[in-house]
Amino acid sequence: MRKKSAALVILIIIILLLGWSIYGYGVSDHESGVQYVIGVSQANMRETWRIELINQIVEEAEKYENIRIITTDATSDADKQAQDVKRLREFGIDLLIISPSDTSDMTQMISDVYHEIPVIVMDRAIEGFDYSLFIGPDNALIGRQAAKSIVELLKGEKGEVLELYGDKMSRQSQERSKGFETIMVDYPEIRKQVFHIENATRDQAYDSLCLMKEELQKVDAIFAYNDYMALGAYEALKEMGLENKVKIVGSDGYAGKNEGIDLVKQGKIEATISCPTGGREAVQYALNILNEESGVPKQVILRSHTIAKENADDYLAELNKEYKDIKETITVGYSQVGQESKWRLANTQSILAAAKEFNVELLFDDADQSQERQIAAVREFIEKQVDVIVISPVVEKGWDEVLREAKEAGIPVVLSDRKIESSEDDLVTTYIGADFLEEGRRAMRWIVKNVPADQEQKKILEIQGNEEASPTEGRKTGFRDILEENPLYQIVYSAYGDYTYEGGRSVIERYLKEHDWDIDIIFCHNDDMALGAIEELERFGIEPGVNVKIVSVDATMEAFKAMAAGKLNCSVECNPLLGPPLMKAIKDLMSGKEMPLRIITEEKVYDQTTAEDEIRVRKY
Ligand code: GZL
Repeated sequence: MRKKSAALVILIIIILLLGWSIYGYGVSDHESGVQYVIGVSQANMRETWRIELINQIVEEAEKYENIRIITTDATSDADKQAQDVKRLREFGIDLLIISPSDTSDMTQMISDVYHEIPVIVMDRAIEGFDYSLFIGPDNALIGRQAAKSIVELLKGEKGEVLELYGDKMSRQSQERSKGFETIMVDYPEIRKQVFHIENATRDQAYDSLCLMKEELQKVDAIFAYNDYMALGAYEALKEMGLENKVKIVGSDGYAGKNEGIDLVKQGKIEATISCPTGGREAVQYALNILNEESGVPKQVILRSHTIAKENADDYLAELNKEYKDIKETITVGYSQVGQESKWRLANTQSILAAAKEFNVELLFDDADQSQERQIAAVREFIEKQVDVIVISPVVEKGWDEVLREAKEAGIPVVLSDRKIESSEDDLVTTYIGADFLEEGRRAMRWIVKNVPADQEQKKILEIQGNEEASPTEGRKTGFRDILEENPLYQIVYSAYGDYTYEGGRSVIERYLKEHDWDIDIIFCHNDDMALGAIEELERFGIEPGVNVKIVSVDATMEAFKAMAAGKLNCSVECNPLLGPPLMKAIKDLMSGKEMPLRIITEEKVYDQTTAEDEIRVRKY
């Protein structure tokens, strides 16, 4: 009897304590001047990069008195992570930062939370875009950097490489392996074998390699997906007297005893590829979001560096340096594509306005869609020794030479709106713009959903932007990604319209000269070409939006008017208002902050169902 009453008393105490902690937290903190409560759901606190992420978030949050952080540890259990998030919601958090578990798809759970409070997803990309902001590394780049490091260690000659692959379920491992392969494929003399280390830990790596003495006699280099496996591999090799024969490259590159940078300095591994956690950036962007500031992007892809003995100290110094005061006036040379579209005009307007707002002296050159003109402008900016050069490159290729000149002049180059193709990863500081692949996919997904094929083939006419431009290549590829999954739709004609109204009109004119009209759907890479096409269709008595469905990209005001008039069916947004995020990035760059690799803007899909309402609120 006494035991039962003691148990009852303990149970009552636990319930009271739990109740107080939830109630107490909920009331007292909001009363104690804490303006925002940020919940942080971590998948586990076993992997050090996840511990590092939490440490960075907590350390950064301590700088702001008006926020409070609550962290949870799902101990690698996806169901527990869902429970943790549920409890954080019950506590009344204002924003969720989540580093999803690898073992299951958290997309739906995150999407449900996102429809109620802002959500920042860290590191593990989820399907779709139902979140406020994604921050993470480019794992394919990390794989490429590791491969380049190993090729250099083997002097590009033949050799045996062992790839210590992390848990194969995680996208991080798969993306790193793909990146590693894209470089290794060019070195057939360097043979690669993959070895899975399930829990990706130091001990597992040590134990596994100790059982591979025979195979390791032939191995010349090891790429370990994290520095803990790299250390485990080193210790196993040392046991076998092979530590000087086999070169090891790890990844993560944290500071601290026996972390990646320390292992490089001790000479235990040859190099490590940094994998920034983004913890600091998460807190800074969380505050931007909670304060409803403009310019918050959709994705921030963090830069990774190859850290070897010769640059380890400089890298550490860089990590710990104080941000410098920004000079009074920053001078920026901006090379703009031209004035080919309404999107471009809105983009230029945004850049000019933001330069004023951020007190940036802007040397602005309009290249009228000529790469030659752009390269000449960049050389002029170099001569004038501007602080930063920004290019919206009219085409992807042919930039390496002039970018090397900017690098030699010590002038950072930022890409705005469009991307370039370059064999060198370090000619450009950062890219700010859209995800063109996703824009193309969204256009075709809308067609599949809203223009049903119903057993008969649907014919598509595509009007592309200007040749070899990154939006043209991206939209074309992304559209075909989804098209391939839907065989009842087929592109029967595709031509370039150069993103201009006249370009779109003339494609339709040409098609009608060569064919009887038999098109069900027109996909235009931008609104201007769609509007030109609409004019020509009407000239021939073909009712745009009715006899033929039309889908375009940009979502400019003209597109909304055409949708409201029933002449255009859908426009996938491509945000031209890059001025604020661009100037913020330039200010960060000039203060010495590490720049992300890519900053991707937020974009939606619009159609006739919301066109009337949207017209009233559109900014361009
Ligand atoms: C996209 C941009 C494209 C627009 C067109 O970022 O480069 O160029 O979609 C513009 O309207 O001409």
